[in-house]
Order: sequence, then structure tokens, then C-alpha cells
Amino acid sequence: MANAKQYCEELFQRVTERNAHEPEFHQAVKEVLESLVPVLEKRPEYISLGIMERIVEPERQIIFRVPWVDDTGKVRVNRGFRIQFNSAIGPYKGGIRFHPSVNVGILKFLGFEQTFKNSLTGLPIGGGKGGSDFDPKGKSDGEVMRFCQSFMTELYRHIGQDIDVPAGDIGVGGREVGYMFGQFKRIKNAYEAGVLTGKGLTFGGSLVRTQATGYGLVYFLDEMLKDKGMAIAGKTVLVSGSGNVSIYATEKVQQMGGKVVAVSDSNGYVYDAEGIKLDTVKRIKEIERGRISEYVKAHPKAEYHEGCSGIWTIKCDIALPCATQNEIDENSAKILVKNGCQAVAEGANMPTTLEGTKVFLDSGVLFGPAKAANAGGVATSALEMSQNSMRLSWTFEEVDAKLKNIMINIFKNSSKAAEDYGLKGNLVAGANMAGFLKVAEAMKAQGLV
Ligand code: NDP
Ligand code: 2IT
Repeated sequence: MANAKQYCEELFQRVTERNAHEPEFHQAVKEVLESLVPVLEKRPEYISLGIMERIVEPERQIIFRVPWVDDTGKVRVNRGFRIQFNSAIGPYKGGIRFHPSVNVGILKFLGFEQTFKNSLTGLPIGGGKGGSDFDPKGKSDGEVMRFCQSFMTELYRHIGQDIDVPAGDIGVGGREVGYMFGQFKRIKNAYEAGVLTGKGLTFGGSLVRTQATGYGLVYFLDEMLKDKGMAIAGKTVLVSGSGNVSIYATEKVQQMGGKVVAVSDSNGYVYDAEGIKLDTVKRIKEIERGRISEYVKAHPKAEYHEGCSGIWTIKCDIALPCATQNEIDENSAKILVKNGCQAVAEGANMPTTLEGTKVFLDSGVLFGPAKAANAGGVATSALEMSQNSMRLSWTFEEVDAKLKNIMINIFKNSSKAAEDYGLKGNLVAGANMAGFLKVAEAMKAQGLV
């Protein structure tokens, strides 16, 4: 093939035309295609076999109506989605997001990223993502349950432990997974435990799954730092968000001797110079489902500021974006670099814009991209599926050791791929290449499907 770079540029152009009004999907595809040019120069058969055209096109996209009744008796209608992106290496696997911003473009970017991330884990899971524009904020437990039941009443026909295995993401945690599992079991009249992951520990859930994304992120960060003779102990850390990923990233940083001085939510951020008291954050977010502004009531010396991007103006050694996509733009990246930030590891999916990523890479900041750094969550989901198939449960220590090992391997494989293609130290390119190669080989072997 004459020119891999030109091929990728033309393919990207077609992707933007065929998927108009989906800027997040374009962003995710652009980064991957740019990274893969050196691979395609060496392996032109991936172009001639149509692997590239197929890898940017979801295998199946499902969109459905979700009607439910709120506590006042009013009928509400939301939209449900499942994007079954790629099943070359295993059943579709990926979370469900409930957030008012959810649309097909957001879920396509997430499903696309998930395909490469899941490949990087080394486990047999394909890529998928789903969700709804339902907003769980301010809803009663009864409303959330009725919504989840209605959502599953449509979704159940598309999923299964060997077909597609959803889990949590923004707005979907143990409560929602429990309600969805209950409805699935009732409709199917079968106990198919492996159809969803992130389940409660009393009905097939795995130890460590709750902590896995945050813990895995910090294990990855630790590898990245150790490779340069650095350590987490003694470092000042910013962790955006205050949900599942943020809370358990904070917990692991603290266990390893780092000092987390700020967390946030979509309204604002809290700065606690003495170090964030995680018990307070857990009470506010996991139990009361409240706002992070309430933190200062318990700790009056801490400061609360409106506006979530302000967190990146605080001086730090390490930044862990764990809230949502595009939360660090070029300007925030420049401020972080100017203030001496040495490492960034992405807990959220695509939290840094392409321009922001360039700032970090050009400045020599150690940068762990989401696909690699946050893969611990889905990896532990795959371990949950294994335990469900075996009808066994491993101990906390066993699962945690497997998670750590997986994160070390993801770091090694991403670093090696970058080095193999002359881009030593560029984990963005390395993760994209290593994740892609396994999927591409499987697609090649399976023929034109
Ligand atoms: P949660 O719903 O538990 O927490 C999300 C946090 O991010 C909340 O603090 C929320 O604030 C904040 N947030 C959400 N949307 C926005 C927004 N548009 N602007 C600013 N802040 C926002 O979700 P998770 O912790 O599970 O997910 C966080 C990120 O990690 C997502 O990008 C997700 O895709 C990714 N991820 C999650 C995994 C998992 O296992 N859960 C695995 C891998 C990645 P508020 O409460 O105000 O909305
Ligand atoms: O983005 C992600 O990797 C997740 N939300 C977790 C997916 C999963 O299937 O555990």
C-alpha cells in the first residue's frame, strides 16, 4: 500500500462525514488512526483486508425507547443504547452510562476505546458500551429501580454471558447493576450470573471490582513512575471527580504514601491542604449521594470553589483525571505543566483533549492514557466472569494480585510497542498499537465478517 498516512487521513475524513455531529467519536478515532500509521506501514495487509474500515464501524448499534413512571405518577421517556463495537476477541464487554449528556456519539467513542482497552488486558473480551440519557441525580430509589427494570426489559434480548456483558460507568454502580440483574433473571427465568459484572457480593460479584479501576490506575501510575526511578510516596496529587474511580484512586494513593489534596464533582472542587479525608467523601458520595461542597461542613479549614476545571490550577506533582471526557483542555494542561506536574494518569475515559495530550507529551510529562491506565476495572470484570463460569469466588488478595499483574503487563506491553515502532516513552501510541494488534490479528484470522 502506497501511503499509510494518506490512507488514514482519508479514512478519518470518511469517518467524520459518515458520523456527523459526533465530535467525541471523531476525537477517539483520530488519535488511534494517527498512532497506527507506523504499524500499517509495516503491515499493509491490514489495509487491503479492510481491517481499518471495519474497526471504526460498530458491528451493531441498538437504540430503544425506555418508558417509566416517576414518583408523582408522570410518564417519562428516555432513550436507551447499546453499541456492540467489536467481538473479534470475545463477547462485547463494557459499561452502561446513565447521564443526561449520553448520545450515540459519546457511546461510540466509549465503545471504540473499549475495544482496544479490553484487548490490552490480555483477557478474552470484545468492546461495547451502552447507556441512557436518564439522569439519576435527585431520583428516588424507586424511580431508579423502575427505570432500570424498563431499560433491561428491552436490553435483555441483546445481551448474555457469551454475547454481551454490560457493567457500570458514570451514574451506574452497584445499586443499578443489582436492579438490572434482578430484571434480567426474572425475564429469562435463568440464573446467568455472568451476564452483568459489578454485581453485589451476595449474588456473584467479585471482591475488588468496586475498587478495581481506581486501584488499577494507581498500580499503573506506580509502574510508570518506578520506570523513571520515582515513587508515589510523598507526592502531592489531584484527583478529579468523586465517584467510583476517584474514590478508590484516592484510597490507593493514600495507602502508598501520596497526599491527595483535591477532589471535585460537576459543580466544583474541594482543596484540603492537610489531605482529603476519604471517609467524608465516601459518606457524602456513596451513602448520602450528596454534593462535594458539603465536605467543608465537616472540615472547615478546607476550601470549596465553584467550577470543576479550577482543580487543575492547584500546584501538584501528579494529576489523575477521574471524572469525564475532555476535562483537561490545552489551557489546563499548560497550567499543570507550568506548576511542575510530573505525571498524569487517566482514570476517566478520554479526559484529556488531543491538544492537552500534545502539551503533556511535548513537555516530557509521564502520561498514562486511559485505555491502558483505567483498564483495571474491565479486567476485574473479566475476572468476575471467570469466577461466575467456575462457580467459585477468589479472595480479595487473589483478585488484587491478578489486577496488579495485569496493570504491570499493560505498562510493559504498551512501552514495548512504543519502543518497537521508534516511539520510546509514548504510551499513547504504544497502548493504541498494542491494543490494536491483537484485535487486528483475530479479525484477519476470522475472515471478512
Ligand atoms: P461515577 O458516576 O461514580 O462518578 C463520576 C464523577 O465524575 C462524579 O464525581 C461526577 O460528578 C463527575 N462527572 C461526571 N460527569 C461530569 C461532567 N460532565 N462534568 C464534570 N464532572 C462530571 O462514575 P465513575 O467514577 O464510574 O466514572 C468516572 C470516569 O471513569 C468516566 O469517564 C468513566 O467512563 C471512567 N471509567 C469508569 C470505570 C468503572 O469501572 N466505573 C472503568 C474505567 C473508566 P457529579 O456527581 O456532579 O455528576
Ligand atoms: O470504561 C470502562 O472500562 C468501564 N466502565 C468498565 C467496563 C466493564 O465492563 O467493567
